[in-house]
Amino acid sequence: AVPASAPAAAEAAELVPTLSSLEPVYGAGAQLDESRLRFARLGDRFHAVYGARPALFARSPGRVNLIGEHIDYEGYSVLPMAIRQDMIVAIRRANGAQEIDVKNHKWGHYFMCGYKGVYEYCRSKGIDLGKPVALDVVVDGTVPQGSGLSSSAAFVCSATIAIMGILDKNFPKKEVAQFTCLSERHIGTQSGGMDQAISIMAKPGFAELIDFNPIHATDVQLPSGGTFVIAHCLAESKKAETAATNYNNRVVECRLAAIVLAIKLGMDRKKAISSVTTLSDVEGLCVSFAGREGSSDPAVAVKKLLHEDPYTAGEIEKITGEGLTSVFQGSQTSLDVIKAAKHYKLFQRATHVYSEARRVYAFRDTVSSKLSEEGKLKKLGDLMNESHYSCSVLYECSCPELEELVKVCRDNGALGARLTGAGWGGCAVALVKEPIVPQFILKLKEMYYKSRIDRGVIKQGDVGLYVFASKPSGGAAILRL
Ligand code: NG1
Ligand code: MG
Repeated sequence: AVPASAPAAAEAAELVPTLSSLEPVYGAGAQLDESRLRFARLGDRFHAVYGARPALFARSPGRVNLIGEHIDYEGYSVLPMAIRQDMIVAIRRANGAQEIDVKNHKWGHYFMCGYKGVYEYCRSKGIDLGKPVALDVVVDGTVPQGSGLSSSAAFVCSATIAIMGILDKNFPKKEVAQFTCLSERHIGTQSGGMDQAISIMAKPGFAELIDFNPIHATDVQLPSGGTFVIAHCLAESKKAETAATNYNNRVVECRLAAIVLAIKLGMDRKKAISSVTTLSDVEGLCVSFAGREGSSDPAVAVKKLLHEDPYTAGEIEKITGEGLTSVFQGSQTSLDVIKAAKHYKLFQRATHVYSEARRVYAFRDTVSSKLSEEGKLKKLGDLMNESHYSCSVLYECSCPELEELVKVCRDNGALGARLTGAGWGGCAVALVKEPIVPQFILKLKEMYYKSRIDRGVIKQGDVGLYVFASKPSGGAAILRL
């Protein structure tokens, strides 16, 4: 065996940083002053509520996914970057042993996810944390909710590292990225690990190519001369509430597509049901099939072996020889999907996943190619447009507002624009040439937001919260200020 090189070993062991100043997180300049003020206010608020200072703060950012949508849970790499907007948590051990009361605070459940996750992780490692401790907590967040910018992961991750800080435990970032993904699933969505991975592992100035199984982040230096502008369509994506028909439905459809493909490619039915969970599990089989057709594209197998008409449960059961409720037994969230589903669009979902997975690598390869900066930006924009089309038409995770917003972006000079995050509302991301960014944002305000301000959907003064340019920010940190 080849011994792991020293830098690789060091990287694998890299812990969540504990910092004594905000500068490494926010950089110098006006943003730093603003952030200092925010932390000071949060500390004051904590003092007003609990009569003492917090023991520490924790910070974890939201993210924008540049490309690779709805494929992380299928085992494929994605390419997000962390944004400046984040969740900050002020925390100390409380006296006594009161229970955390989340009855009236639904989003407080995300904090509970983090809390539960730390205990579960430590239990799995044989680390005894004793009885859960009571905590005093105040949080402040700037990631818009339901926006596809992962306010949820920012919350789960900041809660997690705050609790780790209080318990005086630290773990390698990769481990934290892995277990916070499991933690967040307690909320009821069968999410992949993109959001937690980027929130924990981001480096300032870089987007990251995130691979799964095992989690690994590779820095991606975006071409200078281009800026990503994020714009909220103002339809909120209520992912937890609509999981059975939207997010979890797609996870189930992908699983069924993978099982059906495996069987059509000759795998024993029982084995397919017990061993195939994602489309990446059967990519090898698909590619060798496609190879016989003179191609290396798994989408060729999909095209030949699946039909475009939606599948009924009955038809799938005939192929697999097993009832769907038995295939998904043990997963209540999947059983909820089956109850709500009329049919299953296996062809469309599989085609999206396999083509999107390839676009992620094409994006990365473009960034490091010999093309001119201009040429790179154009190609990246094209890939973003193709991704949006696939999300919209094949994966059906867009909505009328996002369609309108993406069009406005393209009409006003974006090289490419696409929905980002889970979709069904939330944000679009547009690639824009640096010099036209201010003018581009003005145009969006005029053509998308003005009528919505007039109708009272948002306040004039808040529009900057919904449309902004973003540079890649750094990841999670514990702050002992
Ligand atoms: P959003 O809705 O942007 O937080 C969700 C999933 C991701 C990924 C994207 C779609 C969670 C926590 N996150 O992100 O894992 O699957 O959708 O690419 O559910
Ligand atoms: Mg989320």
